Amino acid sequence: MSLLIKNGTVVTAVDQYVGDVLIEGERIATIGSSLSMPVDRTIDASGKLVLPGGIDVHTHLDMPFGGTTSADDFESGTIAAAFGGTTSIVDFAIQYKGQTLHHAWETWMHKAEGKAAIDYGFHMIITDLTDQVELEMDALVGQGVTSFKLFMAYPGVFMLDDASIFKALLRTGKNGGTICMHAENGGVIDVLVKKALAEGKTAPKYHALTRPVRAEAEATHRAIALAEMADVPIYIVHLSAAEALEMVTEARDRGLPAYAETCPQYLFLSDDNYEEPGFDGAKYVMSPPLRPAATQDRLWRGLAFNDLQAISTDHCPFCMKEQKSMGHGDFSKIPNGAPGIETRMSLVYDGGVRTGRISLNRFVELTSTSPAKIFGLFPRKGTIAPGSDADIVIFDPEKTTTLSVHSLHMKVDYNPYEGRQVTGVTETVISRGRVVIDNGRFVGRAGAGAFIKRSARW
Ligand code: DUC
Ligand code: ZN
Ligand code: ZN
Ligand code: ZN
Repeated sequence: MSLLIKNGTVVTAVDQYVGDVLIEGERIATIGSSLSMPVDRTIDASGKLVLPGGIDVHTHLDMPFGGTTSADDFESGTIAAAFGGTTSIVDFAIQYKGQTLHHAWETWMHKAEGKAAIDYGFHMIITDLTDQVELEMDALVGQGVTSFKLFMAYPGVFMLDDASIFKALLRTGKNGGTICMHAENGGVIDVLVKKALAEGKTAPKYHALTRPVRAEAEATHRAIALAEMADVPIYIVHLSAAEALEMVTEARDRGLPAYAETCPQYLFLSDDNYEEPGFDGAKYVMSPPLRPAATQDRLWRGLAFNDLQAISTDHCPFCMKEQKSMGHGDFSKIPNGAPGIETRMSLVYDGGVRTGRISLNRFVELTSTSPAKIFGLFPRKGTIAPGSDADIVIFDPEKTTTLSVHSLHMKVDYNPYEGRQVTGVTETVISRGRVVIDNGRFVGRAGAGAFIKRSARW
């Protein structure tokens, strides 16, 4: 199968030019101008942007959590991702206490096999760090699972103590893996949650009020300090608070390899959303929670100045009707998470590029190139270059759409951005040389996505 994309504006993290892209099989073969050769299909991309496929390095598909399971599985979730211009995800496989990492990896490989419509990799969540598990970390890195997520929150379920965190960090110094950190002080949060409930404060907004910004800032600082002592890089996931960003900025200014991602919900929503009537605040119950609106400008500046290196989604959808409703009368029982895998590219283009907060190149860097580099996917993915996988998005920068649960494809009964107009829409998506979204229609296949073996830092 060969495909020629003609006359589009090709954008990478460093370039922008009008040109033609020739795809042969699964790879980009040539880039040039006025290319003409016999091909199976030609796509005219005049007036459109030709972007490297989006890479979302933080998703939770088919994940048991909070007494239920996230509403999108690997089929519905990856199809929704493709609609939104994302061609690779890195999801999270969970090691439960007493289990081996190998068992967790197998379990999540089975969840994805035959279902994923785009390529996928896994970070391994470690909840029980034994000597045996440390050896398994080395083995997993060799098998292409080169990053590990640790939690400083959720005591009793996911949380690791500082000694275990430090050991895991040291291990990645030997095996070339990367530690991703959920940085919130779980002990403090647990005390605040119990206190609030004892005082009869049960509404969704208390989820946010019991997870203060300082709990995130303290854990972010501690995570970076532990990584500094272990002399390894660290990646902070879903950074939401300006106070946590300050910790990352301070570390980077000292030359430390501290990296962080933020997510669209922290750029476009705020703690005002918890004041929505009735139980609607539950739509926004996620961890970390939404922050004061003034945070948004600080995060955009962090993105522009490279104190934040990636925008991922933390897509973790739960339906209001059967799932979020479990927390009626007790906010701590509302499953944490919100949908976002499909809306990332349009939101960030509209709210970032069109407003001048970030350049078009920086948009590509934050949504594709930089996560690809940090997580061992580059240069196979994350750019448009000869030899790279043909993961390409043809994006209409002038088309406007209204985000709504009625037109989006995530399997969840609400959308946090309901009614928001965005300009900049994914039109056609190519995943390893196959057209999967054709002018806004899904033409791919569940199961066509492949496990991506990622590289270690060396
Ligand atoms: N936060 C969420 O909101 N959902 C899943 C896990 C997490 O850390
Ligand atoms: Zn198996
Ligand atoms: Zn997390
Ligand atoms: Zn998450």
